Amino acid sequence: MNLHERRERHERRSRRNLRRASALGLIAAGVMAVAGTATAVPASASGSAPSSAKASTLGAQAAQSGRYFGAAVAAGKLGDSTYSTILDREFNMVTPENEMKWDTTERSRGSFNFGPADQIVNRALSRGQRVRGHTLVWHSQLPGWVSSIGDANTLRSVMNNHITTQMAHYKGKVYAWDVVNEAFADGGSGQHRPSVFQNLLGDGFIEQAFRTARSADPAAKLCYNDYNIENWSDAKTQGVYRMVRDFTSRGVPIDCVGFQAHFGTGGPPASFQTTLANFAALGVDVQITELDIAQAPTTAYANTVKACMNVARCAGITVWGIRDTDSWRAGENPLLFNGSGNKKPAYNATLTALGGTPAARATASPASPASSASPAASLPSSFRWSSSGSLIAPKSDATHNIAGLKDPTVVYHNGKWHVFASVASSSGY
Ligand code: 9MR
Repeated sequence: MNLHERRERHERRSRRNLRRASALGLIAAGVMAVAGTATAVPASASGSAPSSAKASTLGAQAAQSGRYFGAAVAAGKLGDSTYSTILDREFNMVTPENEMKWDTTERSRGSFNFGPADQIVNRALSRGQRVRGHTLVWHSQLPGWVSSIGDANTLRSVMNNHITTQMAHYKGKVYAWDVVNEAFADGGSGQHRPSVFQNLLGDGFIEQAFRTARSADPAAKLCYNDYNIENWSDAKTQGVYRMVRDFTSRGVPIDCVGFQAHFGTGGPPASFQTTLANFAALGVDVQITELDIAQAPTTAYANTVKACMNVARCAGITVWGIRDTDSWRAGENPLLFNGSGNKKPAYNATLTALGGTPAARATASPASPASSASPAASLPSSFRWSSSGSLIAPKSDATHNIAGLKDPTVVYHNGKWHVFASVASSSGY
């Protein structure tokens, strides 16, 4: 075998291993990622999975296009076997619904309680699910001792300490953090909302929070997360867009924007995909972070999922709860499973929009070779490229300042995942 053949074989194997590890959700945050890993997608199947094998669960199907499908999880429900069975079957990303909020993790100054969140995080990681951290700086679910702070210096040091301590505790375990949540005002101002952070620290509090977060865990993705920013022309959307554009242009660390997507029965606004694409064009990932839709209409769910599938940097979707009865909007039955844990029509619509096949059809026997067209005839005639976003990122240490990584090969050995790759620093390979 000559050098060229050996190299081709190595590259084929690398790609295969990467796809396999990503499909299993095994590339954890804190390991690493190559920016812009590209997947060929038939031009005719906009946003659909490159693999011909259709999966029958949300997480597995999302993984086929390099995305995740997650759910908000409550620690107190993990003992409910209907709940945990669905969680482990369908989802490969988990967001603690309330357990990482300030009023739980630092109820009194300097005294941290990570017990309830640890329960969710450790359980998820042991099952190969990843975790979104929600949330570090938010005006709501904020203990009184913080909101009653009266001077800027105290608040700055309290905020930085909260971010640093919480992120240090979960270092290497959290894929993405909602560093700042819901800082923009509703209505037509496009400005920040009043809060103790805004009032004492001014507009710069968000930048401060992101800079502190980057130092605390350089490998975690840092997101700004908000609701009612899905419609492109809304003043609130425009305000957040201006902030992200400003951050990326000045090098303020931000990696992603979370669109909560709490929708009414009509589902997403017509411009939702445009909004996702415009933010992504700034060089950040976009994520749907808290999806629920009043009455869960199938079309509304399908349209939401398609908007994400059609934007290469839409990294994944999280629904805000598992069964309707688990939802903060339980009266509106907005989720994918009913109170008994059965799949609703919106579930099938979601799976199909992800490129998958609902279970009943997935088990149908394949067409016999005699009755099907020749394989070549069913191949698409053109392809376009769709980037999954980062799968593996280099991790620098004291002696290696790594700028990039090439041809990663993922190997499981003795209970650990190992990544072999060529790495480059700014001076060369
Ligand atoms: O679902 C959460 C609910 O259990 C809490 O009581 C509520 C408290 O504010 O927060 C809910 O989650 C919110 C999320 O943290 C931020 N975006 C809006 C969500 C729904 O209110």
